[in-house]
Amino acid sequence: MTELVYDLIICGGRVATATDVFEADVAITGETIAAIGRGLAPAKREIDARGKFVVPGGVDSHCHIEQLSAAGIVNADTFQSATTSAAFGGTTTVISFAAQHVGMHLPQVLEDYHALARKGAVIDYAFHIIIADPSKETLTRDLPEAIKQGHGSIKIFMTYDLLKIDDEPLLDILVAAREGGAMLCAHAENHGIISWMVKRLLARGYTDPKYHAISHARFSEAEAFNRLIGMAALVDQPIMIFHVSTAEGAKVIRDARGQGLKVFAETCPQYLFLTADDLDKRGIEGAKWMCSPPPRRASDQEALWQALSLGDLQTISSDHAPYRFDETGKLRAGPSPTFKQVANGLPGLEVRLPLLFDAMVSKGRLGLSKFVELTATAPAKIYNLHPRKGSIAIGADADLAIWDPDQRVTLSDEMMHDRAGYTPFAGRTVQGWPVTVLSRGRVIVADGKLAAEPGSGQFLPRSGGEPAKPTGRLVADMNPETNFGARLL
Ligand code: DUC
Ligand code: ZN
Ligand code: ZN
Repeated sequence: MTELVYDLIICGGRVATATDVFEADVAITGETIAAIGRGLAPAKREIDARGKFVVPGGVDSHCHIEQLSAAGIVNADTFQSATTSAAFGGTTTVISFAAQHVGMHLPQVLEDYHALARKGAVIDYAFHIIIADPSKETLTRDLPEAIKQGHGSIKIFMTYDLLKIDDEPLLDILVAAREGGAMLCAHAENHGIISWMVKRLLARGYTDPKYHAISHARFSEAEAFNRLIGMAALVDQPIMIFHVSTAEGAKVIRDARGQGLKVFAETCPQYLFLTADDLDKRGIEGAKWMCSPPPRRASDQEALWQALSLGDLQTISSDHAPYRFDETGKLRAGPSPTFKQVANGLPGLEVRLPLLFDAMVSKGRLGLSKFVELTATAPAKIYNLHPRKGSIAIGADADLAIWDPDQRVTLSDEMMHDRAGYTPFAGRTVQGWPVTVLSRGRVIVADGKLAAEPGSGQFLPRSGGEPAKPTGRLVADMNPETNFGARLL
């Protein structure tokens, strides 16, 4: 009998899943995990992970890559640069966006984003479909077809002049999502409040970046969450509320989940580590910290950590949206734009996991298994990538990050691999670093170097779930067989 020889064994590390941390070897054959246990052998190659943690590669389920904004700016990254920076930060799967704008034909949009990713991605990827033009053709013909092709999630904006979806078409989109069995993700802020605030602030000469935070009045978030949750409950459709930033917003989600509604939610490092004060810099410098919703207060950070610990929020994504601090990006309207003229968004793919590892593992907030759950396992489950992605299990893709828990790194603009040219977290020292990263069994980052070809990342089709059966009730059906997202409840 011929002896089984693994392709690679990662030896002696502390393996972390969303539920356990234990010492084991992880053996890989081809692209997948073949065995987990002690004393595994033989293998063609070994990596010594003693003294290190072996964790699932991160799943970043909300990042904008090579995306055209409604204002006509393409963000600073290509798929190659964005996924390279993700890999250096320990992330091995991204879900970015195929963004329809008004008048765009959805199949063409998908083809275009597929072509960009196919050319450049160094890690695996999927797309959320942004619907900005919910025409009859889009909702009845193109969207159902796209969901069948594996795009099992849709995103809509409730604000932004050129993207926002009003309540009535939003109900149509919720129903289309339900019929296809897709998740509906939302940027939920009250457009009227923000727009009114912006006009009044500008009319009074308040133009600096810090007024961006003031214009997104806190209540605009909770109000939009409530409205969206009510509409989703009406048609019994699961939703994911993106980038929760306020204590009040987190409470709305908690209450909805307490009623059994199929509401999922994420937050991002910028809401856990930055505040509105970061925008308050001399001149236009604060534009580097401008995103929507804006960073809030220290008390909101605490409320978000609590919501994460209680399970009210299930994922932490980057919302990577890189714009350079020059005339191609943030300063496109000139060297002294008003806050309204500055592109919203921060780079964050690369630093998401190091910032969170430092806070959650090195500083002990919530711990290693919760880190794995929030950054890999839960997003993989919610977006139908599990069990292939997001966990360390036999048969799963060998997407792994080996973390040195002792390595201390001071983040700087120069060390980033994306093309934004800066990180809003520069100067912070984090403890814990992903020193070796594998994607489908290939070592793609080691010794500070990338070893993956552009285009080697693969598209991950995610079929829509079974269309939910009509319940005739407002409160969600909790049966995991018929409920796309309820498997996490
Ligand atoms: N806000 C968004 O809605 N999208 C990208 C980045 C941002 O700040
Ligand atoms: Zn958003
Ligand atoms: Zn976003």
